[in-house]
Amino acid sequence: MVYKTIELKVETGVAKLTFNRPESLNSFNLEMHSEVKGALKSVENDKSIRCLLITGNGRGFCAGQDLNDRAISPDQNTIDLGESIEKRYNPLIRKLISFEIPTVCAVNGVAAGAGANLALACDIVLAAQSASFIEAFCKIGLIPDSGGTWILPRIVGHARAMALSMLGNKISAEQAEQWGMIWRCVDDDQLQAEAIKLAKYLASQPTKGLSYIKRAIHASSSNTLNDQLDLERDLQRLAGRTEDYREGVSAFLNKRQSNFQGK
Ligand code: T3D
Repeated sequence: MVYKTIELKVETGVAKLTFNRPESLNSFNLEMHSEVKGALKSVENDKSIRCLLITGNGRGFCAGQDLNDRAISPDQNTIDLGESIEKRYNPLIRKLISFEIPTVCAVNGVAAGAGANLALACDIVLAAQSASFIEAFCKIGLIPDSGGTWILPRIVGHARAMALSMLGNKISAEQAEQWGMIWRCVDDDQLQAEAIKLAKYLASQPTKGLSYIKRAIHASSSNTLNDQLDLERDLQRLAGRTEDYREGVSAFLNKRQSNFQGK
């Protein structure tokens, strides 16, 4: 498949999806939405892929919606942004959160608006030292979408979520790491190598077990402890039936390296 706005490469169990509209800091237009959707579907359908890595070309990671497509002349009615969210951004975030294989985001530069929240919807986020995060929505009269108002209070707390969203300040990758917004900030020239190393590692691990971990952790924010204990029981039951569980126990008992197949 030839893409115009993204790149998709598959190698040793890892699919690397790279946003490729660097002239507009990889902001989303309709074509990019459609290509990302298609790429995610093809990754889901390829059972040899056991980790998804998302990054961007150029000096930005993603600046959210392409605002060139939002210029409104005085004689036009306003654009229905709710429809855009319903049809494109929400399905994308839902897809990433429920993706059955681990997702790694390598934030190579500025991540703004929906671009910032898309990064935060990935399981493990690395960012280059020079990268930054901006909840830029308030600067144009909007509210953080793409899960921003849900994830931010949970990962950085109420006070920081409120100020980040209402002030639209730029947060450095280092600050994001200190606040627990992301997993790790790495040197610029190490970002891609570190991200690939991490993605390859995850791709060699018990894929189903990792997907159950992800499901349980996401469910925890709305579950009671009782509900969560029940969910852990149910998911552990499933995990205990995987071939990878048998392999893990056998490798441990025989003091050898495990060889997980993601089954
Ligand atoms: O509309 C809906 O469907 C609802 C959903 C909305 C989701 C959203 O994401 S809304 C939020 C949209 N995004 C923004 O408001 C961010 C806009 N961009 C910026 O604030 C700044 O560009 C950055 C803080 C991200 C980076 O600043 P800086 O100084 O490093 O770069 P720059 O010079 O502003 O941008 C470089 C180029 O990218 C520039 O083009 P030029 O002048 O070189 O031809 C700039 O216009 C372009 N660019 C950056 N962001 C966008 C963009 N072009 C179109 N859309 C963008 N979002």
